[in-house]
Formats: sequence, C-alpha cells, structure tokens
Amino acid sequence: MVEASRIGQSIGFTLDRFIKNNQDQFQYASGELSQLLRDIALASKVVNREVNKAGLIDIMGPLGSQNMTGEDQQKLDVLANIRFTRALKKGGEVCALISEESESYEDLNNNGKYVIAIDPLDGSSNIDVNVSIGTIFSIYRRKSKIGGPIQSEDILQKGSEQVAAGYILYGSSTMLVYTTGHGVNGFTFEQSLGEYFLSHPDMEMPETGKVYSINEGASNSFPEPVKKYLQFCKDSTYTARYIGSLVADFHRNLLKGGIYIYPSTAKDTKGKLRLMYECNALAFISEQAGGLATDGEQRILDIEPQDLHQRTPFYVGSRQMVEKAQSF
Ligand code: P6P
Repeated sequence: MVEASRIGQSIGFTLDRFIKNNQDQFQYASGELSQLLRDIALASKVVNREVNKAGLIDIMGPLGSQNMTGEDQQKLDVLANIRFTRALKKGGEVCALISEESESYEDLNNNGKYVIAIDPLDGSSNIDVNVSIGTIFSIYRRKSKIGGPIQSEDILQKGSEQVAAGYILYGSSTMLVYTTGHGVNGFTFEQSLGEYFLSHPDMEMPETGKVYSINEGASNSFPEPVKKYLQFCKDSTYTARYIGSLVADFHRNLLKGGIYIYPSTAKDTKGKLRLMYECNALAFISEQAGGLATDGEQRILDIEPQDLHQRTPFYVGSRQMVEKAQSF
C-alpha cells in the first residue's frame, strides 16, 4: 500500500520527475532509464505534433513505397521512424534498434547498453481516417560485450528479458504508458506545456470484462476454438469493439477490461501481429497490470524469437477472459 500511496501522491508529476522519483526501482544505472524514456518521450512529442496536423500538411496518404513486410508505408510511418531513430541515436544509450520499418536492426551507438524494438507508428492505415494510432516499444539490456559488434543474443531476446516497455497512444488525448517491471503508469500529454503528466498511476487491468475485440471479417478461417469462444461471448451478450488500431484496442481493455484477439487466419497463418515490436511490449504491460497475454498455447513472454519480424497469434487482456478463451 505504501508503494501505491507513494505513487498516488505523484499524480500531476511530470514524466521526468516521476522517473527520477522511481529510478531506484530500475535494476541498472538509474540515469540510463531516464535518458531512454526521455528520448522516447521527446520523439513522441514530435510525432504527436505531426499526427495532429497530418490533415493540414501533405504528409498523409501512402508514400508509394512498402516496408520490408510488404505493408504500404504511410508518410507518417517513415517520419515517425526517422524521429525515434534520431532521438535514440542522439541519446547515446541504445546500441541497436529493431523497427517494423527496417529489414535488419540499425547500429546506433557502439557503447550503448540497450536494445530497443519499436513499431514507430502502429495502425498507420488509420492515419487518413483520423483514427487513433500508436507507438509501441520494448527495451532490452545488451547481452554481449559493450563496444563490441552486436550479436544475435542482443537482438533476439525473449519478451521476459525486457527491462522496460511502453506505448504512446495518439488519441483524443496523447498518452504514454510504460512499465519497468514495477507496475504500470500512464501519463497524459499537456500540449500547451509540452509535458507528460502522471494521470493514471498504478494501472490495473480489471480481472474480467464484457468487451471482445477481434476482426470478425476473417472469422470463416478462424481456428475452431476461436469460433467457439466468440459464440460464448455472444451468448454472454458481451460487446464487440474493434478499432483496428492495436494500441487503442489494448488501451481500452487495460482501462475497462476486455480481450483482444488476433488469431491465425487463412491470410496470416501465424497471426498478423509482430512478436518483437508489438506483442512483447503489450504482453509485459498486461502482465504487470494483472492481465494475461498468450499465443493461444504459451505466454507471449516465453516465446523464443527466431526472426526480427516473426508474427504470432495474440490473445491479450483481462486474466479471466484470456483463461476462458484458452479453455476452448
Ligand atoms: P486487420 C494495424 O495495421 C494493425 O497492425 C493493428 O494495429 C491492428 O489491431 C491490426 O493490424 C488490424 O488488422 O487485419 O483487422 O485490419
């Protein structure tokens, strides 16, 4: 309770102040985490400004190129990737960056002690229709010798190796939510001051809920257990909510309770979502908030990655709902 009250008293603290007040929880040199989160917060402020005026400047619409996974790149995707890469390179703490927008990892700072996996702008197909979009990031500690060449042991780490993770939701308000393994805290961006303020201390995902989030357009090719679980949701008169932007759907479930499912389908036989820079971060956050995240069989955080861009089926949300879905 002491912990919660300490955090409770911090409502209204800026992100910087909150990190400083809680940096003793970070198992490595405290200044490093502050620098990493400051770099990410800075880049998110720039991206937020560009997202908020996307309609005004000709930076909308497809760039005409495709990212390495063959998805149409929206101009803001590319801009966001540049912003986060530049901020993290300048910050000096990151040795390698894994991004949805780049085929291989990027070498940033040879003496950096951290590896970051990031989806700079997830849900980008929603940009042109003014629907919330998000940034998702995972932070790992480098395993190999500092200053030496990056090794695959640095790059392909299990989700359980994350030292921090978070997301930014560019929605009706812009929020940054992160964990370092000691609970989950949410910060709301105050545009006029250009600062994030603690608005959601000690976030906890409700044990259960009545919202299921899945793209039923693909339901004909869902695995039988998923079809059975969906029927259970309908028989239980649950509500269907699908924004089509992972961060927005996840954030709603974190606050109100619910389950988000992206199963394997005929089109995406391993699921559509990416383990390294979408699912691992949200799985870490959901477990820290009392929720659950699996691939239908095992914890997302236990999956041994084989490839930077590998996909996985994703069942995430309120503990009892994910357990129920697993029971089918
Ligand atoms: P579908 C957006 O492209 C995304 O990666 C997630 O943000 C979102 O939840 C999902 O894909 C939507 O995919 O196949 O339902 O359009």
